[in-house]
Amino acid sequence: MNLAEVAKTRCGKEIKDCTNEELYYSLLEMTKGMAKDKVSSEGKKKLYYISAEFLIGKLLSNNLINLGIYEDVKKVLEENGKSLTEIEEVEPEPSLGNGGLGRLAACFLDSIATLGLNGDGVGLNYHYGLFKQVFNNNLQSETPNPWMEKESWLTKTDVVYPISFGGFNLTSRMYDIDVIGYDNRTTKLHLFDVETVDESMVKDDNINFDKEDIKRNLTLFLYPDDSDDAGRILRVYQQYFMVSSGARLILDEAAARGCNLHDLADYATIQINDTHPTMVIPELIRLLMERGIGMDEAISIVSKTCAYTNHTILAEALEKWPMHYLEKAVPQLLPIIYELHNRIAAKYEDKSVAIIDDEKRVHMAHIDIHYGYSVNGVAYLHTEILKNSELNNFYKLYPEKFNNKTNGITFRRWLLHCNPSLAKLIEELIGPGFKKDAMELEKLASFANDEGVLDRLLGVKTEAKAELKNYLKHTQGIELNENSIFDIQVKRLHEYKRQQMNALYVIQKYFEIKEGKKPSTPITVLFGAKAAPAYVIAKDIIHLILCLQQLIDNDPEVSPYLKVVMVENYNVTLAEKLIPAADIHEQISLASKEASGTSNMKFMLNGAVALGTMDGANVEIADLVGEDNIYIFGESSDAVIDHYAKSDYVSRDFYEKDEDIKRAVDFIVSEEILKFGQRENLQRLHDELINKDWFMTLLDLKSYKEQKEKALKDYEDRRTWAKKMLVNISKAGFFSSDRTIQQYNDEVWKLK
Ligand code: 26Q
Repeated sequence: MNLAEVAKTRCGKEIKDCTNEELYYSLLEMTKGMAKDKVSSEGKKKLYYISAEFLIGKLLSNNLINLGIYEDVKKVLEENGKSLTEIEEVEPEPSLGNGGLGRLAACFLDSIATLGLNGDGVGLNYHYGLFKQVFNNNLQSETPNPWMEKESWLTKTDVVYPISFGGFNLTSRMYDIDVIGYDNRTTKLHLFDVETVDESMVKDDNINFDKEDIKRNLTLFLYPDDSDDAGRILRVYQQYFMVSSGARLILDEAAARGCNLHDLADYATIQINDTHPTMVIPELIRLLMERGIGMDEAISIVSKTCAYTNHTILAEALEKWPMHYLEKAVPQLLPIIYELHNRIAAKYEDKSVAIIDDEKRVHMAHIDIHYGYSVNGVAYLHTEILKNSELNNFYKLYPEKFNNKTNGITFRRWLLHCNPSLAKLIEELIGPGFKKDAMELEKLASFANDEGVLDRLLGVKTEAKAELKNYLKHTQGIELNENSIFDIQVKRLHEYKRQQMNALYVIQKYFEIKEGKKPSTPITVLFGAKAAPAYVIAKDIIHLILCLQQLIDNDPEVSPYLKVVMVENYNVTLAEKLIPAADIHEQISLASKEASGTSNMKFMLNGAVALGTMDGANVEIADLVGEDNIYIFGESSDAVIDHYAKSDYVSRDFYEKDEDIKRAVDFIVSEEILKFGQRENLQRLHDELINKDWFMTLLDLKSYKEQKEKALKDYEDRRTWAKKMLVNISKAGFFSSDRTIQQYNDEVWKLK
């Protein structure tokens, strides 16, 4: 059925008489119907990408693009006086992830479908996605973020499984979302849920609720990446519910394809997305044993089936579950985990590779490495650091297991959908081939000195900036100057990502302007970031940025030249508006700390130039574009690792010895700022920077400022800048998630 027919049947109206809401639901129904008719790939072996997060974002436009009907639908709507952009706004965003790891999983599903691989996603059907961020009095607060409506992309299935926990049982049910590949096939995202979940537990726009009542709250919320103890044990229940349901599905599907369980590894491969799904290893072993396979063989089968991706080297982010949590939540796994531990302890004296440590905590990553067949990092530098320092003791045991898979992004969402004007210009210049083969973007290089093309590229950027201006005005009441330089940093708020360094730069710029040194082109520094609700210093950094925003807005001497904006509730939808509009993007993590980063790839593809450290995938970007087309600063990862080893970084020395640094840091607790903020928060941040500064902000501040000034100066020569934009776009092909997925398949999964 076409849109007019669906609208007629559903609403009894012509398109022109429907509301945007009615049209959205008509399009949803139509698209779901079309997805059902597409074929899924088949084959003997199947991939299960299992992840606690799939940050899929809104699906309507993307699905229309991938079905190849976006332009037709848009035209029909326009002919009837309707706007697809306005209809898109009706769709709630499913924010089923925290950040990079969750968004990566969503990009991967798009590529798995597009490449026609036999693989599905497995996760949880959270009723509330990542909290909604609200600013009051320049402070972040959190409210619940529902996304499921009576009608949504979910389809209820008949697949149900019994799941046992210590002391009670639950029934899991599978819901599916069709993931439509570009011009090709579909795969499925299987999200498990429990029918006893009670949304009435969420009251008064508050994200706090009774965390003990597991039956009623199991899939209620996605957990933010930092939480209190009550939340942590609930996470164990969530994880086990996900992996037990997933493992049963895997075994059932394999059996249906003729697998006799002894040869499971020929029928299934499981990619474990960070340690959140690690319990799938003991659970699969347990289920195989229940079905009559001996322990030795069960362990050997599972070890040939599971592969693990590591996404972080921050020690505090590596999951270690206290044994008593597991005893309470999943007692049936304990005998298996002890056995897995004992086998390692008998073989290796080295306690650093043990599964259970002396404090009776289970190191989830260690289970993955010992009992999986592949261990990968997510960027070249990250994998090198895993091999040579962080996981060196494991690398010495199993060098053959370690491999790198540099992350990627789907160009369907991050170019075709979010920046249609740029996609159109590219197509006019090099033809449509880049949509299927991202490496064809290299052909753009031949236009590097074509002034006509460079000017058009600048025109596309100006257009995107004007669109962002309109969007932020209409959604958040923010006024932007589209003729200013847009310098953007969007990512979760974390000290290692160093939004505080960007804020200190803003303070220094503020001083300069006050002293009469005005920038030739005004600068707009945009931030978007959520802080985990329990992460105190991260929230203080948001407070500082919001206070700076207000201070500058209220200062007529400064505001014509400098503007700071922290957008509220940064999410995938906002990213799609912000990224096309960026001139400069900030990738300023302390070297060695950002495993890869993926916004760096999205910005590059959209013609922004990076200001960054040699960290994560920035290293590979720098390698590809060359030093004229990126602004690199700061100490190297080797130097940083050395500082940690020697404990020789003393932030107070930088504060005391450098007058400019001292002045900027002290401004955080100045009377000017305190007019807009809370002393407690600002004082805490000030003290943290001087006394601790674990992520070495002050170490790199000077070289950061130098490189940023260079970028701002270079921006003035518009054509030379446009050439940098063009080179960035032309080299972005490597970062297509199609390439990443192809490599996973060639080197790890080996699906036909
Ligand atoms: C852990 C315990 C309790 C509750 C939550 C968590 C938790 C949840 C999410 C821990 C970590 C995450 C997410 C991590 C993440 O997004 N990592 C990022 O992964 C990207 C994709 O590989 C990389 O590009 C980023 O560099 C990395 O930071």
